[in-house]
Amino acid sequence: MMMDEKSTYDFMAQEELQSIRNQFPILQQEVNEKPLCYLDSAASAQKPLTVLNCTHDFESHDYSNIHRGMHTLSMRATAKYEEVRGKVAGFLGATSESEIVFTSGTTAAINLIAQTWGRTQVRAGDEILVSELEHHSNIVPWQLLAEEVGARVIMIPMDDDGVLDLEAYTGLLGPKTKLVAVNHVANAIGTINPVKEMASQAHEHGSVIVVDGAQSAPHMKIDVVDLDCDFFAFSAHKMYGPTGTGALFGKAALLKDMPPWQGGGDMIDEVSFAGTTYNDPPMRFEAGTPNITAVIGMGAAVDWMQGIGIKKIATHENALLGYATKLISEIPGVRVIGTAKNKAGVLSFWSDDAHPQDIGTILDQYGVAVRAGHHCAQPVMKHFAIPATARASFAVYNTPADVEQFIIALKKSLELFA
Ligand code: C6P
Repeated sequence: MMMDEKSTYDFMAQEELQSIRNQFPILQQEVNEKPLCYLDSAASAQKPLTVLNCTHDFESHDYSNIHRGMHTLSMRATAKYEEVRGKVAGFLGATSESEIVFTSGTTAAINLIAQTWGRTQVRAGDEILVSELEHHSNIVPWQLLAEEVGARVIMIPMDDDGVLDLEAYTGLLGPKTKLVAVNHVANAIGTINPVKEMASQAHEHGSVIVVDGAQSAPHMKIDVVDLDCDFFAFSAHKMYGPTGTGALFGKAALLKDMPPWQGGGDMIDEVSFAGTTYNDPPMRFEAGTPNITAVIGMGAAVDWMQGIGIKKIATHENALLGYATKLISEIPGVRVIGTAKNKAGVLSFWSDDAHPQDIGTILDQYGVAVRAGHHCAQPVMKHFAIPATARASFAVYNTPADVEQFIIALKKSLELFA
């Protein structure tokens, strides 16, 4: 039965998929005497050999601190590091690499916006609209800012499918709206948000829009010019790259007037005890020695994704999601949480028979790695009146056989609890 179902989904050709999987040493193992079925890529994706080798080679041959040495290694390291800025700009469709600030990831990028743009532009009485679908890292920085300056954080509600209520959004926008914060894809339940439409409306009201792209950059073509977002943040570790790095895109016109956040090396123009002047963006926002090797690895990850083709990645992942959704919906007592028409990468579910954490523990016995918890999105859980979900998330290296292993293991797990 599963075989028949499978043929209706647009999976990548088996040979190509196998050649992709072969590039991931970590996937070639058994866990609890079962083939590892890794369905936790929304938390962190695994890395292909090209990324692993790239960071190893860089540290073996070219490593040095950047931007501040006249010796060969420093110049080589600097050139490679700065080359990644261009790659990331291309990946996001930005017009200039000076619009790309390297950060330690999405969380750091959003906090940077709140602490620089936010602290200078948001005033007492202003309003910050934040969607109900957000990860805590796109809620709490705005609450901290609001507390500091006397602004208000207002929630953009969603419906019971996990779709943002755009009518409510339109109604909330007004002269006091200074900023809209929304994710492109919701990590807890996978909804794809209409950020282009939301950006256009935000701009009509003179508001800026911050897009958290942590869960979209790994799964779909990003074009920040077409989206017309003011800021866009992502983390490399969710897109086959290293942890500890990521980037913030900011429109040049906004970055130009933003004060620094952290002070230190590289972000200055001239320092004296009489007063200090600051470097231009993006360097103004990159104080101190960055995670140089991780940035180099991020460049390799971008190359790797583009080598496969983002469209091809998206098509295959959508097939995995569609197939898994179909099979899980046939299991009695299991409820898919997040039933938006447009979803990417993530399948969250709830069973009345077992707590998600117990499901996660039993699935691990079958070699299946899923995440269980609130996924740092407690308002989403609150909306659905549940404490947590179990969540399977997909990447380009997952196969229809992974989906089947997961579904069979889930059925067996639930039998244990029934
Ligand atoms: N979500 C997940 O399992 P950092 O930690 O800075 O790389 O990313 C934070 C973050 C921000 N926004 C979204 C939409 C995210 O999904 C995440 C990370 C992980 O869903 C860990 S909770």
